[in-house]
Amino acid sequence: MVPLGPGAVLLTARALDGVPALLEALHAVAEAAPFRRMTVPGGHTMSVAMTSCGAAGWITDRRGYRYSATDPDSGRPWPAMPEPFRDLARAAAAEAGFPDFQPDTCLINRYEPGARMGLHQDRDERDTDAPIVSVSLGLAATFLWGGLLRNDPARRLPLRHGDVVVWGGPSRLQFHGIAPLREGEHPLTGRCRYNLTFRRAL
Ligand code: MD3
Ligand code: FE
Repeated sequence: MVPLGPGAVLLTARALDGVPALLEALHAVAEAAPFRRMTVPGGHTMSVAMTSCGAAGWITDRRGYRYSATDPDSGRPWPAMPEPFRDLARAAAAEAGFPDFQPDTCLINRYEPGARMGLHQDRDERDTDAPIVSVSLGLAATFLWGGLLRNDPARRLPLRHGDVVVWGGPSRLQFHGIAPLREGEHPLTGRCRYNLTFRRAL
């Protein structure tokens, strides 16, 4: 357990034992709610492909960022949160000092080489007292971790297959992003990185 800063803890390789069940569940979610690259309000298409499971899913389109109870591509509710997802998120949060984490959504991000996520804050959730639990699978990425102001300098932190990070307390509202994914091939995920983020959004 590596403290990263106030409220933020890295659990190196914490998800490794559960990877087969996590990837099986991920693929089942993606079969019901396929990955898609969404449009941001400015009109650009994100390089990261996304889907969600749980009671709500994070979406963006020309009208803005928000949580939706239904998948806009199908009109159906998002797939239920798989048991192995929920169990890992709850256990990791508890280990990091958040014993009552009840995530109601998991956003699944898929990065292919070149995909990136610019510095942003996560503030679309109603409850910013709850932590966010993130799980990295497949190709490694460089996480960019800034401060509470957009122009604060960013630290660079590698996130590898199986790593879990719990972001609570003051770290919850810090700017963060992902540097462009390097080319590579992972034995379990191929040419991609997946990131699961568990949140209490509603
Ligand atoms: C720090 N995802 O989905 S995960 C996102 O790897 C997002 O896909 C990145 O940023 C990814 O919003 C980073 C690590 C992470 C997630 C949420 C955070 C770090 C965070 C929220 C607050 C502070
Ligand atoms: Fe984020």
